[in-house]
Amino acid sequence: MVTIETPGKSHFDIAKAAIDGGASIIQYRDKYASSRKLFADAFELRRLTRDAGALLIINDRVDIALAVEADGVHLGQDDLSLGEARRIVGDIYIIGISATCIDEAVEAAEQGADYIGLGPIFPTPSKNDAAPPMGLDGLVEIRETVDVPIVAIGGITIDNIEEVVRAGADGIAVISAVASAPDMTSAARTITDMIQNARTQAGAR
Ligand code: TZP
Ligand code: MG
Repeated sequence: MVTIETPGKSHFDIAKAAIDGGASIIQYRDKYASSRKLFADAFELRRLTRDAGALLIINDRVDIALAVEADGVHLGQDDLSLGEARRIVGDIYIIGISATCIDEAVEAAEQGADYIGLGPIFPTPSKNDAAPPMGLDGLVEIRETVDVPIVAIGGITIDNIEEVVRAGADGIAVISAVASAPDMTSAARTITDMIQNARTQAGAR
């Protein structure tokens, strides 16, 4: 969640609204904050998610994930490798890996990622250095190739969410669809309800 693009909304406000709207996992992501700010935000989010029974995943930073006793860490292709991170955090932590294409997804699966953050599926306003969107075709191809849970990300909104679930995503991650909504809780509720309905229609995976 990138508060720099959502002025006036703190990470805590966005996460609270997302949880109140049914989100079960919060990823804390801030590409600009100092280590001290990252820790302070993550510490607050740890209390919020623990009280709500939601999972907390920290983006990029294994040290912050450990420091706040998060549930997991999310790593991109330029972050610590999965093997190094696993050695540091141990077996219980969830480790998610970003993949932008089939080769990265296969490698993450082979190395034992707990889930793959796959995207961008569609064009996104929220990541400056995003890879080209893979579209639903890319998602379908990767779904057919790897068995690891796939969390689809990038340009996902209420207008395309059902297709994304039908294409095989196990989970959906959004920034702007919640953080930029005038009523964030209601946006999150709509999204979580749509995911649930689409899953029911597609048959439980
Ligand atoms: N990784 C791939 S796309 C993306 C990230 C962090 C941004 C997703 O943001 P939005 O606003 O849901 O498209
Ligand atoms: Mg990263």
